[in-house]
Amino acid sequence: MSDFMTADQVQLLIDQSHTDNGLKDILKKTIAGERLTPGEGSLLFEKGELPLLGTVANYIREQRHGHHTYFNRNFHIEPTNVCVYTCQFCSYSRVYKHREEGWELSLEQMMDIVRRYDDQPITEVHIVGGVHPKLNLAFFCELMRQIRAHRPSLHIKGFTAVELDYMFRKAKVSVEEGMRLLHEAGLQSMPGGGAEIFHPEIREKICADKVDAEGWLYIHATAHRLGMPTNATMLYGHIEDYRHRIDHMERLRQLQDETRGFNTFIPLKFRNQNNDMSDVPEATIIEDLKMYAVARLYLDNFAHIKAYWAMLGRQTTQLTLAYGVDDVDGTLDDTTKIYSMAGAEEQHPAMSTEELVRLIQSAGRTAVERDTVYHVIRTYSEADFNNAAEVPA
Ligand code: V47
Ligand code: SF4
Repeated sequence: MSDFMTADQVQLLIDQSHTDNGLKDILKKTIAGERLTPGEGSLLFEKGELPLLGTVANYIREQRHGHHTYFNRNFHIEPTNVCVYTCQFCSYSRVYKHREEGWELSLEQMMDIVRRYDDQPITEVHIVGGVHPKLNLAFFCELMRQIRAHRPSLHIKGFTAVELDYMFRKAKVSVEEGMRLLHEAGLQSMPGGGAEIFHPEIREKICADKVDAEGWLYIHATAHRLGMPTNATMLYGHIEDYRHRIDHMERLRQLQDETRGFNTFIPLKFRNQNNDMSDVPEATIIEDLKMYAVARLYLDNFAHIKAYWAMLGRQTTQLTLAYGVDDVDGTLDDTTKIYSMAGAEEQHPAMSTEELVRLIQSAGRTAVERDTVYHVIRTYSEADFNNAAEVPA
């Protein structure tokens, strides 16, 4: 007998539930592979009961990926936390005039970090940081070239659209030209940060001064056209309403229809410590799981939905694997401070490959190591870590 529920079994569960008929029809649409309208997406958030949303999101996830749950081995370089912007939710940045409280890494210091991983089978470096007024396009092109020359096989995923927008305007180059220069120097893909909430009603309140929705989407579209895949995020669970979340996902879904350049969608849970929004309560775990389930149902053209364990915590991450998530980021090795400074439980986020594989396996899933663009590197079996000789480096 198959491990997975059939469409008929899920339909039957929906029919037998006490949910209203409108919602039943919406959920059945997703099972039939039909696209949800923004109104239908909002209704799922407003009225959808978590067990039913989870069942349907899990069905779609298993249709696409079975038990496979992807992870990669990566480390972060955060060149600086000095930033010209003043996002209300940010616990991490320091304004330029207080830059002595923050950090700024030199090229040599960043290359020392890269060299630290020389004998480890890491496949990706994720480079992201504050928007420092003195670190420019030429500096980052040089960083790309040095990393590429030192370790050609290491995939460089770097820079949010917020950092790039500032970098290109300062260098007085177009987005196309700036992206081309970085790509030629070695940049291969972009992370999804800086998206926050696109809708201006919220964006103006939480991060008014940085690149707007159109600018963010244009930079990602340009990367896609140059053949560079990117990720997308959404900062949820603060002052936004459900309609803002749907508006955000709708814009991403439209761009994905055009370019097919997004790899994965990562809902980022707002954490409220040490920032200007500390009075805003954090979302409950029920809201977290609902967010992942609705993302899976609404973003029908995104192959992957990713949970960022460093921010969500290990146990919630395991739960998300039954609510639509098929992708977990990453081994990290204590190289990011964005979430520990915002109050995440993980103050020194690092997981060995064994821990990450076990986290996935003990949630009943199959751990699959991937590279940045989702080529499978290795599928782990339950037996892999029972025999010391089998433990990969
Ligand atoms: O854009 C900042 C978020 C993002 C807080 O693409 C906060 O693979 C919650 O985008 N509470 C940067 N979130 C991190 C990011 C990311 C992380 C992991 C993987 C990938 C990927 C991308 O962090 C920012 C912002 O949305 N953030 N402060 C906070 N207090
Ligand atoms: Fe700067 Fe990014 Fe923090 Fe905003 S979220 S203040 S852009 S580091």
